Amino acid sequence: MFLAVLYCLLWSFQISDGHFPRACASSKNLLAKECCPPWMGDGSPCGQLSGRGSCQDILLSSAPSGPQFPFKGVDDRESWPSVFYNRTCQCSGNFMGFNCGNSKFGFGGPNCTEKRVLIRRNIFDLSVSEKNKFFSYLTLAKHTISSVYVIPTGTYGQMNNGSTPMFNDINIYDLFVWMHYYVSRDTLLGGSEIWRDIDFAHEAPGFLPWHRLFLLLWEQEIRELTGDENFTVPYWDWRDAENCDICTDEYLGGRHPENPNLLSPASFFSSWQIICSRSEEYNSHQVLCDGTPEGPLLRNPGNHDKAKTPRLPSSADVEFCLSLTQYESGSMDRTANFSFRNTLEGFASPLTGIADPSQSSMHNALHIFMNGTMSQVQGSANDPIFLLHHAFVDRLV
Ligand SMILES: *[C@@H]1O[C@H](CO)[C@@H](O)[C@H](O)[C@H]1NC(C)=O
Ligand SMILES: *[C@@H]1O[C@H](CO)[C@@H](O)[C@H](O)[C@H]1NC(C)=O
Ligand SMILES: *[C@@H]1O[C@H](CO)[C@@H](O)[C@H](O)[C@H]1NC(C)=O
Ligand SMILES: *[C@@H]1O[C@H](CO)[C@@H](O)[C@H](O)[C@H]1NC(C)=O
Ligand SMILES: *[C@@H]1O[C@H](CO)[C@@H](O)[C@H](O)[C@H]1NC(C)=O
Ligand SMILES: *[C@@H]1O[C@H](CO)[C@@H](O)[C@H](O)[C@H]1NC(C)=O
Ligand SMILES: [Cu+2]
Repeated sequence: MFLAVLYCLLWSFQISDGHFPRACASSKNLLAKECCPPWMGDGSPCGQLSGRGSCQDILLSSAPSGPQFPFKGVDDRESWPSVFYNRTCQCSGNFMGFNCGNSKFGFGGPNCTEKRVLIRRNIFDLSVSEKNKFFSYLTLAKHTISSVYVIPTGTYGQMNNGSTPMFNDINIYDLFVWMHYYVSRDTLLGGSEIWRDIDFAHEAPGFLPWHRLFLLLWEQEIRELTGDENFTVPYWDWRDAENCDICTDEYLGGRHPENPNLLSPASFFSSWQIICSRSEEYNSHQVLCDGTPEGPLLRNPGNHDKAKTPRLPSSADVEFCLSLTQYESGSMDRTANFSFRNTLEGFASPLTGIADPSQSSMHNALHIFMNGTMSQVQGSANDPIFLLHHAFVDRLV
């Protein structure tokens, strides 16, 4: 029902997720503020010779302003990507991507003209081999350095406005963990030494479209990595769950027999290392998360604060959210009443639609319930449950 609204929101976004094409990470590109890499199919910038696109000055809709971000010129993420680049590829037809080398979502084939309808499935409806294939893709992504993207390890200012680039390699799984960190990371307001929780993907209308785009880009990377052109991320239907029924060793990992905060050694993800989980540390050193491993995944489902989140969302809660007719309302933040977005995100009660700062419901309830890596916004995407959770949230929109 809200698809039309979401597509409008998506169109008005530059892809403000903060990952950089390796081909645009040189001081030459940064000083010229140009990111128009060649498409390998014909070697021309933006695939121009094949009519895929061309290098253009970026056109930004008027900069957002409002009580949530009453600043200008303090954060690299404002008017993304204009702090770093003011010329990028503009793609025509069904072409998409930083060099117009991809097709728009829902299209494929050599000329991006073939329609592709792919369906996301309930993880419990996958066969054992389909489910294990999914986990093997996750493992492959975790062990494969992206050849295409790098992450910045400093701000534009710390790179001396582009003359001293600071970028790191990163594996394909962690690239997305980092993107989620970057969009939600804190900001230091110039000169004041005060860190502000400035989040461009949560507590605002962009919550649902940002996470939809995140999942679509993630699926696209996995398809490219594995050659499995039909890959989609499965979802976890948590309605009426009494506990984490995917937290078993056959699925997303059981509990460690000796340490309730860790995953069972027999689970698929027990050896995974997390990144971007220490925001206080980055803030105190005025650095960005640079992708360095920071320890194992933490998860202790059900050990959370029951006063804040007494139960997981029910079918009735979901029906209530879907009965709200306004996508967004009023202040458009965590205090918005009768907002579909704010209620589904979990800052408003799924019984009344009234904002309630003492409760974490719906989408937020799942994060709090996991009582570990999932529970801090900036590092939450480290836990693969994040993908299955957001795939289900996306299904409700
Ligand atoms: C883009 O940035 C470059 C380098 O700072 C500058 O010379 C150029 O005028 C800018 N172009 C536009 C359209 O803002
Ligand atoms: C793709 O487009 C090219 C150039 O227009 C054309 O020669 C080719 O036949 C097309 N291929 C397919 C599979 O449609
Ligand atoms: C970077 O650009 C800003 C704004 O244009 C300017 O104030 C600052 O001095 C520049 N810093 C360096 C190191 O060039
Ligand atoms: C993807 O699905 C299509 C349609 O069902 C099928 O023809 C194709 O072989 C599949 N591709 C792969 C790599 O499985
Ligand atoms: C886990 O829950 C307890 C309350 O039961 C809370 O104090 C703690 O901060 C939570 N840990 C995480 C990582 O969310
Ligand atoms: C939401 O509703 C509550 C209860 O009626 C009210 O106190 C609060 O001011 C409302 N919030 C907004 C942003 O209108
Ligand atoms: Cu998020």
